Amino acid sequence: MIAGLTPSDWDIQLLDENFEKFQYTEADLVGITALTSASYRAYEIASLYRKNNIPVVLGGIHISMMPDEAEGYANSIVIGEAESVWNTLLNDFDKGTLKKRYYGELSSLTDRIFPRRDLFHSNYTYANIQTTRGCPLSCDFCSVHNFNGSKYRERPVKDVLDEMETIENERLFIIDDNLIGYTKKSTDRAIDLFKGMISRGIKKDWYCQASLNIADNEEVLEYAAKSGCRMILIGIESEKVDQLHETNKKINLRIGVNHYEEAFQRIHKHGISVLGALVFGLDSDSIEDIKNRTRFAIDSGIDAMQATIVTPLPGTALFKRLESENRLLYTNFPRDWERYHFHEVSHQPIKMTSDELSAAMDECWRTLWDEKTVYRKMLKTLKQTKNAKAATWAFTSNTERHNLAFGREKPALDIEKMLGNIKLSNYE
Ligand code: B12
Ligand code: SF4
Repeated sequence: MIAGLTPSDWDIQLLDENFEKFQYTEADLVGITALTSASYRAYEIASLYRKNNIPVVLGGIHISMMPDEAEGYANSIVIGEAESVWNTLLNDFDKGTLKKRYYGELSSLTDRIFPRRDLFHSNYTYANIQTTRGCPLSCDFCSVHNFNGSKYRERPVKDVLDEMETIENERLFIIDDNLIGYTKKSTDRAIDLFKGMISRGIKKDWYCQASLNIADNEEVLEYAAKSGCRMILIGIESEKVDQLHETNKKINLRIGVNHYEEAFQRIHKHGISVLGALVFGLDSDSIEDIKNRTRFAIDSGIDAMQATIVTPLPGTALFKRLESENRLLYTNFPRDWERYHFHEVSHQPIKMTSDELSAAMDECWRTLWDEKTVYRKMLKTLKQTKNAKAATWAFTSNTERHNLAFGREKPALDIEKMLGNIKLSNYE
């Protein structure tokens, strides 16, 4: 996106350490982005360039939440969304008057800025696209509302469709935090987007993130499915009402935990699978609760399972609370941010020791992504969605997590072996 904002007389190189080993490259100006868990690495690279007198600009969510920390590692930092300030920053750089800080405003999203996908590494399995920003909710563990604001902002549907037409990848991840939004108007806009994809012949398989109430709207599900939706990531968090209060996950309370299954079934009926995100290690969690939630994930209509440990990230209410209660386990920042990646216990739980939580999570992950469970889930998804692509997307997600949970101990799950004699064409 930053490259997309940059005037065309700049020569830009993009290095993504998810795919490529870092290689020092001469440059006039270096820009770095990082999530919290990668911020220390970002500072390392920034320091390397600055030692050689190459100016560095840092931006992104972590930098915006921790500007005082980040400032020490950069010539300039961008706090917030970059659209309103990036060109001013480049002009200042040209004039030799780079400022220490730039404060980006929330973008109107009407500027038709498309990411420079030509710069991407070729190994991305799917292409990302963003159609909205902002979230009016304020879940305890999340900093999105703090960063992107609580107003739900929408890109014009036409711009999104035009951008989609430029994407070569057959698979898309629509990265909006909630693709359907929070009002009838925003849900209608999502339907318009799906109808636009259909009428323009944009044939992609895609997945998205949405709140659980997407299941309440048959029309949105119908057009999502028709336009290629295979899976929806939904923040389920917990199957217990008091824990939804604890995490301030109000939207799930509206549906009610007793109606989760009906919601999953309605989504399945349209040939779409559910990626259910669950959170573990809440203050009210006992070891027994962790076992119960693991069981819930397996027995429920969730197809692809995501299970992470409560992690206090900067800018969240959770972080403030745990810090004030002296319950952060690692505070040697910025180095210790590397531990804040959702798969390591970084806070002191209440009903158990941190080692007990860690052991319980190892057991949870190995139970969830045990080979037999993952195969059974695949068959269940196929039966419920009657859609081979939806089942394959969910299976692939579980497979990735199986391989993470078991590492080299067990060989990777084999989709060919799994599918065996099933005639997938019957399910499309
Ligand atoms: C897409 C996404 C993913 C994708 C990423 C795919 C990819 N390769 O890009 C996937 C699913 C893989 C993913 C994974 C994870 N994610 Co994620 N993800 C997102 C999501 C939904 C959108 C991010 C995005 O692309 N936005 C669009 C771009 C345009 O916005 P942006 O990055 O904010 O950039 C703007 C500004 O920040 C600024 N800016 C950003 N960088 C820079 C750099 C410079 C130099 C400048 C000037 C400006 C600038 O300008 C941009 C334009 O305005 C966000 C939620 C959100 N709403 O932001 C969570 C989010 C970023 N993810 C988050 C997390 C925690 C994770 C995981 C750790 C989760 C996990 N348990 O494993 C992993 C880590 C992955 C990794 N390798 O590091 C958190 C990060 C919080 C934090 N403080 O770090 C977020 C904010 C979600 C949340 N609810 O809190 N994620
Ligand atoms: S977790 Fe999702 S719904 Fe909750 S505040 Fe963050 S973006 Fe909004």
